[in-house]
Amino acid sequence: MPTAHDLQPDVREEDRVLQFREDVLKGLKSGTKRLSSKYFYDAKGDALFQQIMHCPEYYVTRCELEIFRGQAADLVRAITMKDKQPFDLIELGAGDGIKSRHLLRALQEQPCEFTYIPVDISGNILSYLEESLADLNGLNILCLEGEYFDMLAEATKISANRKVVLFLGANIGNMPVYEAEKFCDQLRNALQPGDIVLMGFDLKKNPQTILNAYNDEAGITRDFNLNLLTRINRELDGNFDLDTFTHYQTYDPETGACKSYLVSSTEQTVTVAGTPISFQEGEWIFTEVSQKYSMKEIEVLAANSGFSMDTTFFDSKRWFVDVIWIA
Ligand code: AVI
Repeated sequence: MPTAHDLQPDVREEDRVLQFREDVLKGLKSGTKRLSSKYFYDAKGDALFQQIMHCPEYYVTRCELEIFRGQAADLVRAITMKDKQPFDLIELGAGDGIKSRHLLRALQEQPCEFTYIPVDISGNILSYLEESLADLNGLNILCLEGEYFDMLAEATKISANRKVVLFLGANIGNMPVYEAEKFCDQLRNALQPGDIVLMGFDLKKNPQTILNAYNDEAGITRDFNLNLLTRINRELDGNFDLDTFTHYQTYDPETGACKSYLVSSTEQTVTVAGTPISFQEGEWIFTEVSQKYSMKEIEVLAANSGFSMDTTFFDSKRWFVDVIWIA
């Protein structure tokens, strides 16, 4: 079994910082300022997200965990199918793997051979994940650090096994709808007929419940959002004054878009990587969308990208759904 390091593409830290710099400057110089939420996840951001998942208001993780705890046997039945051939279980945006652990345990009890391939942009979280799964004796695990489709291509090069792709935790929601559509098309094209996708969606519900989940009283989500500026200060020699930016959250029940912003409380000029960026008082930076879906919208998304909708798994409140799509 090759190790993760043997298979890691030669992504140099320097290239990563250059890409970060390019994305940040482009986003801050555009007419409506924006920063990509994928940059939330440095070591501090990972730790804050762990805390968010334990916030009383943030129901998302608990709902999906309930599905994985309570319906692991049914999930296993749906993804192993009848042929019992070896398969690769590829988890995109694996995070800390708390949910997948239930699935992995249940899979280990079956007479089926599989390799678990967690993919994440954060090497930090992958190391943590690998350590935390060390007690699952005999688990074949191969961590891949990088962008989703690059790593999916890498996994396809490594083995011709049937693929089961996990995209959990409502990660799909962090893409605007048009991007989610493109992502699902690309995913379908990267897979072979009969491959499986297990995807988690946060469902539309009482708008206040959703808004509260991203506006927790303890202010963890605020810190998570502001940490993006700290990261820019550290890695791109920025001079954002965090006391002059506030966390602002919106939810539009009609479109299902829950959006995070950072708002400048004063007129100011900030320097990032030697480039001055001016802000009006009240000007905002758009930092994240957490899109919520209806079942109808999920069905349309599957059909338009060439997947057929198979099984659905709901939590007891029907706030969250994990769907199985077949390529
Ligand atoms: C990772 N992702 C699905 C989370 C979400 O709910 O959009 C990230 C998050 N942002 C603020 N709170 C949680």
